[in-house]
Amino acid sequence: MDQLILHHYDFSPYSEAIRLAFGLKDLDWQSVETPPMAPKPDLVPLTAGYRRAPVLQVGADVYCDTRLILREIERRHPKPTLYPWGQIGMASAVGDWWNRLTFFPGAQLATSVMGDQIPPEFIEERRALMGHDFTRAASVAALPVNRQRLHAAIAWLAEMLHGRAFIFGDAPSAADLSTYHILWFIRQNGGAEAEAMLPLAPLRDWTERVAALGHGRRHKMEAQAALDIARHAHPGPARAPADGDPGGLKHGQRVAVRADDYARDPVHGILVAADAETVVIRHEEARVGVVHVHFPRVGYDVVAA
Ligand SMILES: N[C@@H](CCC(=O)N[C@@H](CS)C(=O)NCC(=O)O)C(=O)O
Repeated sequence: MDQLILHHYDFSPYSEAIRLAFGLKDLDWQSVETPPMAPKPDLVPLTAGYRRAPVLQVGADVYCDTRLILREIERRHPKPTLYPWGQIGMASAVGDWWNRLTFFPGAQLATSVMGDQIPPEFIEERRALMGHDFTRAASVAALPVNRQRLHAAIAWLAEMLHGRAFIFGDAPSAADLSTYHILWFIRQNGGAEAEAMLPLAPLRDWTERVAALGHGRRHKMEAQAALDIARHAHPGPARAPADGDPGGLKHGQRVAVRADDYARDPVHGILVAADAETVVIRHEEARVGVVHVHFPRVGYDVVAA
């Protein structure tokens, strides 16, 4: 019941950060492949409607967003740590800074090379979901600005790494995984042509060190098996206080949770626990029974529904 089940798809960069966390900790994990676009009929029953990748499931507890998933993996498997020298806040902040700045520029840099190979229905879905146009033509047109943004972010990352093996020193951390994954995506999809547009030389050795962490031991699991595990499990005890919401929301209240950036359809549930770092909602559905769905506070707004 304590097995780590990752709902993800292979080309998802955020999922790559989590796969590397499993590698860093040398963990066994179950891999459930989700479709990269809606409908996601075997994911949304678990998540109350949250559709982004990745999602971590442990029994009847469901963790959304890499900001929270990394911390939850650390809590359950503390060694070796994802947060050397106690740098949990700093690692989270570095990841958030990087992802907000580089996700769309990085994706469009890749699609400026291979956008013509993407099915039109995927382009349309992402346009509606993310407000970005990943056709090759639009991506090429956006290159000057995207290159400016990526060069600026990479310059700061190179300064962080100057003279060090990893961002915080000799040991890898969540900050390394949460920055590396966008560069991984660019390389996987845009290849040498996309990489040539970026000042990556100072990052080369670091990139190889992070890639060498690997993915731990991945075991394939069918989606239905994961849903069955949720249905036969009970959510674990909430660690956040019942009435700890900084905005005054109360335990038992119906709430809507919404990402503050993209894929902003609200997710509804009953508030179970909340504090400054997480919010937990109760969700019930025939295929999964009662599950608790956990979100980080950074990146999500929660309101009474
Ligand atoms: N802030 C989220 C972002 C996740 C995200 O944007 N994931 C992308 C794939 S890497 C996604 O879900 N795209 C839409 C989809 O897969 O339906 C996190 O850190 O997990």
